[in-house]
Amino acid sequence: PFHLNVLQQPKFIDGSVDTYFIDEHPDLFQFKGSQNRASKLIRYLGELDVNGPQTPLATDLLPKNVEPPIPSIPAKKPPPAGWKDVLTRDGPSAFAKAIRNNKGCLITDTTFRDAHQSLLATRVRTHDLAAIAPYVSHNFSGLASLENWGGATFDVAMRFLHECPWERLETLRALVPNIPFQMLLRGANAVGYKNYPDNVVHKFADLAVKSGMDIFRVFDSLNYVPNMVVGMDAVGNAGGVIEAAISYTGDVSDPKRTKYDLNYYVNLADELVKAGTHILGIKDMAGLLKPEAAKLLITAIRDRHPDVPIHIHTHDTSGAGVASMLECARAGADIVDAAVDSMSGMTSQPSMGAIVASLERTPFDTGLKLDAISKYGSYWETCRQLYQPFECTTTMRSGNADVYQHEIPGGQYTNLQFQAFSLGLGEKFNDVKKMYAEANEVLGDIIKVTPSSKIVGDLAQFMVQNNLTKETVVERAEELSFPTSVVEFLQGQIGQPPYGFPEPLRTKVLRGKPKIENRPGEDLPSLDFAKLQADLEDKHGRKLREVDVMSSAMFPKEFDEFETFRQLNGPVDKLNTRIFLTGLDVAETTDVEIEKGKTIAITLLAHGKLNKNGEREVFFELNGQVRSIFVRDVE
Ligand code: 3PY
Ligand code: ZN
Repeated sequence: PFHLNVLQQPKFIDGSVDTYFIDEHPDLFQFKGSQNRASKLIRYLGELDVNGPQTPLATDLLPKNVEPPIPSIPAKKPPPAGWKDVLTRDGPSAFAKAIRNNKGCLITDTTFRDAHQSLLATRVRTHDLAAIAPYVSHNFSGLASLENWGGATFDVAMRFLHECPWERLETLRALVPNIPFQMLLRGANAVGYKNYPDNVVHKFADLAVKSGMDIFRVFDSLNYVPNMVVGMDAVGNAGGVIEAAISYTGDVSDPKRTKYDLNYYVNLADELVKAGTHILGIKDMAGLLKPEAAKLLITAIRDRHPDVPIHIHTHDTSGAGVASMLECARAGADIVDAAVDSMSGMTSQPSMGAIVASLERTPFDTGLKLDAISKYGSYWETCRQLYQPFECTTTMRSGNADVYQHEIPGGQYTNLQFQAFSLGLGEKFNDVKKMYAEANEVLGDIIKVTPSSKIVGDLAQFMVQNNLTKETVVERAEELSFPTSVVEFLQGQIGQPPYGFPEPLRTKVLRGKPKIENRPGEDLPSLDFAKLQADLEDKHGRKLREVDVMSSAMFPKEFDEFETFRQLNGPVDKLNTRIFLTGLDVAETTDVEIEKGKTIAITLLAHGKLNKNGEREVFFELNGQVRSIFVRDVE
């Protein structure tokens, strides 16, 4: 700012002042990248100081002032070889074979993705993942995979954390060379909430593999195979490991529930194996797979496909997650998902320590060490306190077997509960859950996971607001104005449900609107990436990477806002989490490593009174030098 003011001075411009100082110090005009970034961070911290959090906090709780303990790793020693080495050396098919031939039960660690998506509103930042990543690499080389990307992490990173999802993947890859990375890919929806043109899904998978991703759990929210195949082919062409995942709903241990019975799942498994999946995933997104059902389901699929590795994903919503995963292991599953103990339970995955301990010295031993799990868990126990503003335990205190009735997926459950409580409907949450079950019936008892779960949730809310029951909503369907998501679902915009659409509801709601009977993405025109790149570079005034263009292809508005925010505020992802969320206290100093080996120290000194322009001057010390900025007070 100093240089610019000088340059704009009329006397400087007309040469009527002596400018020898400037003439003799050309370095004044070499704007260093790091200076620039430091100034931007000061801007961000000033904004935080004057106007409060720059990302919405979900509860009244503030981040605790804690330092998560990072356990030491051996200096200058590479991490032990792991499954990633097998994959790199032998390729996806041989990797799958080796997983299948492995004695014992392998674990996928979901702590870096689904655990915090379910418990902490997906808010865990790269900063805190990267800090513990080397420890994971050194002590968990036996993991089948580390789930660390995809699902909601992609858009939440940009929207709420102001960080680039691709940089997260690249950063973690550099720190964890030995464990396969796993992501959640929503089939033809990639990491979004709607169908994208096929060329977008293909390029997405390609860039993900190039950025370090290995195993793609591919699902479709209606188990609509044509949508899944788009994702599977994209992953296969990109050189990734295809894990086509059947989304599990209902209860195969209940003979009265005939819609989603063993037959349904075995047929689906057949189709996915035929379509070329390397690994067969079972995705129990709501935690409905009871131990007995797990035994029946895995046994049936195992018998039918003795050579295909089976990988189980579940949520511990009812509290039966550990028991179910033990049954899966005994029935022939090769991999089960778990989250480290302090990030497990309730709507997250079941506890890694509990599963590992339960399988020790059995034929299904996981090979993981409880001592290492304990240290890893301590890190997260403390780290979690930084994310208190997003903590689902402000409203949820325990597991709840109600889930077998309402079937709300883990990630959505905490969201709906937050919503109910924030509307003062805390005690009404039971009604919301009941209505969710009814809305599901109205829509024909569909599979519920992103985005179909949102559609059911929207209808449930609509029914509560309009005092409708599952009977009256159908009776009055012709005159009601339904949520857009419900109308689009009935049109066929996210795909075809396994048992078709509910009638007469569909006809009554659509009132002549067009129906899509094939795969919705089939008719979407290809995206012109070169044109998009040129337009975006024009708009944002800098050269963009292919991955940036892909972020925009997925989430145009969110990318624009993220890019604008970052150009203004700099690398806020480098701030520690408490400072990022709630800023510095007066007289507090934070050290920020803005790039490897380059650390700056920022201290908040004071802030001034409101001036006549509606601004406050905020004083900082940057590496020992006083700097001040004016921040508009928007309150
Ligand atoms: C997601 O799609 O983000 C999910 O986690 C679904 O279970
Ligand atoms: Zn999940």
